[in-house]
Amino acid sequence: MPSRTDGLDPGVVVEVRQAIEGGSVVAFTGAGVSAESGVPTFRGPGGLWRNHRPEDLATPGAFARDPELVWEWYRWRRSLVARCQPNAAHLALATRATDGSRLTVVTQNVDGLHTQATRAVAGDGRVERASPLELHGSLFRDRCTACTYQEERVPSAAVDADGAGGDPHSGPLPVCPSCGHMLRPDVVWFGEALSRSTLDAAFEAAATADVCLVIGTSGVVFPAAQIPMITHERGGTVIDVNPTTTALRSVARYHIVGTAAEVVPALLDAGWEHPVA
Ligand code: BJW
Ligand code: ZN
Repeated sequence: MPSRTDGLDPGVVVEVRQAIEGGSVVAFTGAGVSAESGVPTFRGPGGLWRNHRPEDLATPGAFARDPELVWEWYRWRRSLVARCQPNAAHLALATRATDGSRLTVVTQNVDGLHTQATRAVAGDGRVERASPLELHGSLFRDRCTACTYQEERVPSAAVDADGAGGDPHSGPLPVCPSCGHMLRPDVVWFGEALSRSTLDAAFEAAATADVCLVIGTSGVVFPAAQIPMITHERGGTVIDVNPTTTALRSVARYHIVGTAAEVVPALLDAGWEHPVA
């Protein structure tokens, strides 16, 4: 069982800050890191899967059966996420990912908020080098179902392209300007392979990390959930930041009970002099 800390334990802060200063950190995030930005999580109370069955919306079979329904759901999510801003956790991670610390952000999220935070703290020029690894794709990128065409838009432009004022019920389904086949959201559905190069980079970051900081994920979706397991197997420390217990409790040395926007900035940004509980 992990050692449970309500709020920040000074020992955990010391361990993370030593890793940041002398070693490396992989921050593995899930939907909970964006909850305080207003983005719904998938599982649990208020989660997206409370009202929708994943197999009706997030599988290739669902899209083949009913592309209108799937697009309606994604357009609704786009218009919702386009109104959200990175929170203090995204910004703290982006700060450490761009300030020379060896911190890599690996996210399961498709909301683009880690990238937005990186732009906000470092400007466009350094986004490339400190880009978060997005394991499950992007809500604001479409790709062709038949050829290699893909297009990514800033959130507001993607919502505009979806239909009048972002109304998810309006607007024809998008087609490929190159070959005329239907476009689909460039996200990873159940049963689909993740990008090999992105996954390899994430596994490499996990294997070489002194600390894996797991933030806001239930840890039940594979292969992503292997990331903290890899750090643990290689002798690194896994720290789980979550208001509730997760499937990763067997590999976590510490479970910090709290929300991402409260805990992560204090853990990463606070100086040694920062008061910890
Ligand atoms: C807070 C908070 C606050 C709340 N602060 N925290 C091994 C074993 C069993 C099954 C499998 C396996 N390997 C593969 C599988 C099958 C499957 C799978 O994992 N199934 C399990 C669910 C049973 N995996 C796949 O199908 C994957 N593909 C694959 O394996 O392909 C094989 C293949 C190889 C070669 C060729 C072909 C195929 C693909 C998985 C894709 C997952 N896609 C989704 C949708 C993405 C697009 C979209 O967004 O629409 O990804 S599903 C959904 O779950 C989404 C998320 O990224 C992912 C993880 O969810 P997450 O982030 O953990 O969210 P929640 O809601 O679960 O948790 C939120 C947490 O936050 C909670 O703990 C809260 O307490 C916490 N929280 N507020 C901090 N303020
Ligand atoms: Zn095409």
